[in-house]
Amino acid sequence: MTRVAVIGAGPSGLAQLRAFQSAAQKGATIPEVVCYEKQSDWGGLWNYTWRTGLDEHGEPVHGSMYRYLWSNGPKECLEFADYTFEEHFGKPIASYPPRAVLWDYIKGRVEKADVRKWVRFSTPVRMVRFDEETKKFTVTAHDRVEDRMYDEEFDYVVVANGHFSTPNVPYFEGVKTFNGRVLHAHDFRDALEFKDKNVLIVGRSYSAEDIGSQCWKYGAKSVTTSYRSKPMGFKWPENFEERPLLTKLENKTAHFIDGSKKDVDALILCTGYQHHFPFLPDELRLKTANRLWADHLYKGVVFDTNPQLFYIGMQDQFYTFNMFDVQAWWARDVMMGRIKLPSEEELKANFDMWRAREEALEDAEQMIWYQGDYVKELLAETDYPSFDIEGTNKTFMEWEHHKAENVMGFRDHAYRSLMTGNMSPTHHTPWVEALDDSMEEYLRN
Ligand code: FAD
Ligand code: NA7
Repeated sequence: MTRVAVIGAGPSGLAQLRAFQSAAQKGATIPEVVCYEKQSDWGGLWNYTWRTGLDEHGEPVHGSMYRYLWSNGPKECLEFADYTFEEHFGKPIASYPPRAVLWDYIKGRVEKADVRKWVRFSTPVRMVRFDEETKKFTVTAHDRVEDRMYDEEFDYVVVANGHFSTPNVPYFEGVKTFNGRVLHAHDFRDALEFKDKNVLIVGRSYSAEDIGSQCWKYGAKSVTTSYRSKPMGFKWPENFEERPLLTKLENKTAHFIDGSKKDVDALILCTGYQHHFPFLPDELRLKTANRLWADHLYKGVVFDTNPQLFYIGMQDQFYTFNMFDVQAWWARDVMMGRIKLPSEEELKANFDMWRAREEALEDAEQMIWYQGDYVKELLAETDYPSFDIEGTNKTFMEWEHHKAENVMGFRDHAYRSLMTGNMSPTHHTPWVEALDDSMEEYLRN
C-alpha cells in the first residue's frame, strides 16, 4: 500500500489530511496517511501557547501567536470552499475574528472529516532520508510521551511545518547592554506587559504593524517603529510614530540612522522568520527566502529535485487557508496518479514564468492578483470546490483600502462571503474598544 507522511498538523498539514479524506469520501482508494505533529494538539500557529523558548519536552516552541490577536485580513479571503464559516458557526459572523474563533473553525472541518486518528501528536520528526534505490523515504520520529524514537517508510513526504516560527534576529550595536526588555515577535505574548512603556519595534511588515497596534491599544505610553526600507505609511495615532532604521542602543537610548534618538523601555524585533527544516538533509531541504514565488518548488509545491517530496504553504502569504487547500488537493492528485506531472522542461518553464512575473511586481495590489492567479492555476486542475478568486482579490483590495483609511479601524468593516454570497454582520464593538478576545464575546449577538 502507498504510504504518505505529512509533517505538521497546522492549516497546511490539515489541508492535506482533508484532501485525502475527501477523495475517500467520494469512493476513491487512498494511500495510508500518517501525520506527525510536534505539539499535543492540532491547528499549528492557531493553537495558542503561553510558553516561549522551549516546550514541556525541551523542543523549540512553535507558537508565534499572541493573546488578543485578531485576523489581520478578512476571514472571507481565507474561507474554506468545502466548509464555510456559516456551516461551522450556524450563522454569519463578523469579518475579523480573534485567534480562538479561527482555531475553532479550523478544527471544525477536520473533526467533521474524522481524521484525528491519522495524527500522531507530541511527535516531532527528527530526520527524513530518501533511498535512491528503493525510491522510499525513511522518516525518523520521536514520540515524546513514550520517549521513543522510531523509523517508518513512506512513498511520499509532505512537509507542512510552517515558516513563521524560527525568528530572524539581526544584531544591533549596544543591544547587549540595553537596559530594557529585548524580544523577537516570536516570543511576544501579552501586550499588557508593555502598558505605560515606551516601546520600540524594528520592522515594517505585518508583525510590526500588528504588535505595534496592539501595544498601543493596550496602553503603551508610546510606540515607535523603525524601518529598513520604507515606512508603513499608515495614519498612526498621536503617540505612534515611524522612524528610519535603528543604528545603536546606549543604555535606554535608541539612535536612528537620521541622527534622531529616543529613550525606550522595550525593543521588539519584528524582523521576520527563517524557513527552517532541521529534520531534512541537504538534498531534500528547501532553501528559500520568504517570497511569493519560493525557490525550488515547481507549481509552488513539488520539490524540484525529488517529485515524491511536497511542500505546502511555503510561500509568503496573502491567500492562506484556501490556498493551502488548493495546494494540498493538487499534491494529493499527483500522489494518487490523477495528475501526471508535466515534463521537467515544462515544469521549469512554468517556474520561470511565475518567477519572472513575481520579480516585476510593484505593489500589494499586484501581489494579491498574482497570488490569486496562482491559486486559480492549481484550482483548475483539481476537484477542490471552485470559488470566486476575482471576488476574493477584490475583497483583499477593499481590505487594503480600509487599512489605508484607518489602520486602527479597518477591522470594523464587514465583507460578503465569496462562498455563501451572504453579507457578514458588522462586529458589535469597535476593535479599539474590544479588549476581550474570547470566542464567547466575539460570537455574542
Ligand atoms: P503552522 O501554522 O506554523 O503549522 C505548522 C505545524 O507543524 C505546527 O503545528 C508545528 O507544531 C508542526 N511542526 C513543526 N515542526 C515539526 C516537526 N519537526 N515535526 C512535526 N511537526 C512539526 N494567516 C492568516 O490567514 N490570517 C492571520 O491573521 C494570520 N496571522 C498570523 C499571525 C502571526 C503572528 C503569524 C506568525 C502568522 C499569521 N498568519 C495568518 C499566517 C499563518 O502562517 C497561517 O495562517 C497558517 O498558520 C500557516 O499554516 P501552516 O500549517 O503552513 O503552518
Ligand atoms: P515578514 O513579513 O517577513 O517581514 C519581516 C520584516 O522584518 C520586514 O519589514 C523587514 O524589512 C524586516 N527586517 C528583516 N531584517 C531586518 C533587519 N536586519 N533590519 C531591519 N528590518 C529587518 O515577517 P512578519 O513577522 O512581519 O510577518 C510574518 C507573518 O506573520 C505574516 O504572514 C503575517 O500574517 C503574520 P523590509 O520590509 O525588508 O525593509
